[in-house]
Amino acid sequence: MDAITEKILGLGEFRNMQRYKVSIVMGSESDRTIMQKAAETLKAFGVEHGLTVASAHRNPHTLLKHVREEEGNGAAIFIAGAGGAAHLAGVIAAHTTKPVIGVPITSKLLGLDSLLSMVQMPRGVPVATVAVDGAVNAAVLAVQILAVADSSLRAKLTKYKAGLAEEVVR
Ligand code: C2R
Repeated sequence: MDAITEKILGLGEFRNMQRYKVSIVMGSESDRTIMQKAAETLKAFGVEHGLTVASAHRNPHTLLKHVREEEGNGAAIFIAGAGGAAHLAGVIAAHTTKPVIGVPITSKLLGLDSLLSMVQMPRGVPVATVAVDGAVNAAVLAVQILAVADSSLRAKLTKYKAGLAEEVVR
């Protein structure tokens, strides 16, 4: 790829980043069992990440401060897990231009409330929402986004997907 194309695509800037990370935020400590799976999956791909509890409802100022700090620390993607009136992912999306992936967490309404709160975002503020409790897929999607500009991650994904195919055959 020539320099001008790289510049247009912004890949130069991306490549020059010293490190990038995926920032995982969850609305409550009670989401940890599910959201831990996103962290484990990112670890398996060798992707740096952080896992923090912050709530758009309970400590909105802390959440905003955390988003700013994580961007300063190289966060390229946010993964947000929350249940019930799950506004966490949407509020993060309102405060960043980085992609936000939402994980609706099982709730008293089986997660349907969480799912709709995340997926039904207004025009211009998307949250890429995965299945209820789909923390592993959130991490895989994050890796796929990063892999657009990272050939070693692309190779790991190819191996991962081949492993999935073998599981079906077994
Ligand atoms: P508790 O177990 O702490 O009462 O939380 C959390 O993600 C959790 O699934 C119950 C549920 O409330 C969710 N929560 C949100 C937000 N903050 C906490 N949906 C938010 O800001 O969207």
